[in-house]
Amino acid sequence: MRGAVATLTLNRPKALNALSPELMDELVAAIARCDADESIRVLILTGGPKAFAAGADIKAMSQSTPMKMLTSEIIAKWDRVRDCRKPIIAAVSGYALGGGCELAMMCDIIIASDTAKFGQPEITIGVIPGAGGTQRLTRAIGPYRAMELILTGDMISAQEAASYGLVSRVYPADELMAAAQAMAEKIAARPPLAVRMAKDAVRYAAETTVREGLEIEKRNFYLLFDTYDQKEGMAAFAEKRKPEFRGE
Ligand code: CO8
Repeated sequence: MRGAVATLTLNRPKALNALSPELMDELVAAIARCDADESIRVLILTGGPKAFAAGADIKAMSQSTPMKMLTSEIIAKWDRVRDCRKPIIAAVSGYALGGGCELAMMCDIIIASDTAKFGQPEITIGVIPGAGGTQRLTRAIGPYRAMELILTGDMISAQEAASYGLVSRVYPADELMAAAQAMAEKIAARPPLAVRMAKDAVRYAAETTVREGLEIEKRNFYLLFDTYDQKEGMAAFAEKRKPEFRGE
């Protein structure tokens, strides 16, 4: 942790950070701890130089059955990443494939190094994306590009992912983490309740109808007028000084 920013690093390099049930349990627990820790405002999720994550662990999954997967809530557990109220920046180097790409898409901002490769290769092993790939990728890059990636199983480069709108910025590999930290610190300096309401409202845009999303946005906008930071932010603007936010 540096400043109000916590960095979580997937660290199973021998298996290219394949997301085994154990690794996902640890990750989900770590995110929940960060979410509950008042001193943390923004999370960075990253992997190693060769892989952010090369997917769900194929070896762990290969002998599974529908009922085993249903009762163990194997994928439902992944959804808890999305439940984090604080922003998560995915900082991706190397492979972000299958569940790895889906995990990045559960985060709020995706930045990448120029070594990153994104893809949904599940079709090549006889299945389809199962942790949001068909839905989030489609909303992120459009149905035709998503269909091509999901049906061919091909990978795209960081630059292509950026031109599609999946990745917001691309950096040289050795600059990625500094860039992630700088972005996280910038967000961490913003009024946290407004950050939370903004994340909540933007999330609705991807997950519901425009009409419902507009209702959430209005509600969150109104609610922020009950905070100290709104009064401080607007007063500081009028007085031409820097605001001192308190997170209340
Ligand atoms: N699962 C398990 N082990 C993996 C995975 C994986 N997804 N990816 C790589 N590994 C292992 C390899 O088996 C190998 O182990 P070992 O040294 O013991 O043989 C080690 O990591 C290094 O991998 P490679 O030797 O293959 O490295 P290369 O540089 O030659 O190739 C690739 C890199 C192209 C990334 C290649 O490893 C690959 O194609 N990996 C699989 C990619 C893939 O198909 N991902 C999708 C998986 S399915 C999925 O994610 C579905 C998600 C649905 C929701 C979750 C449900 C639980």
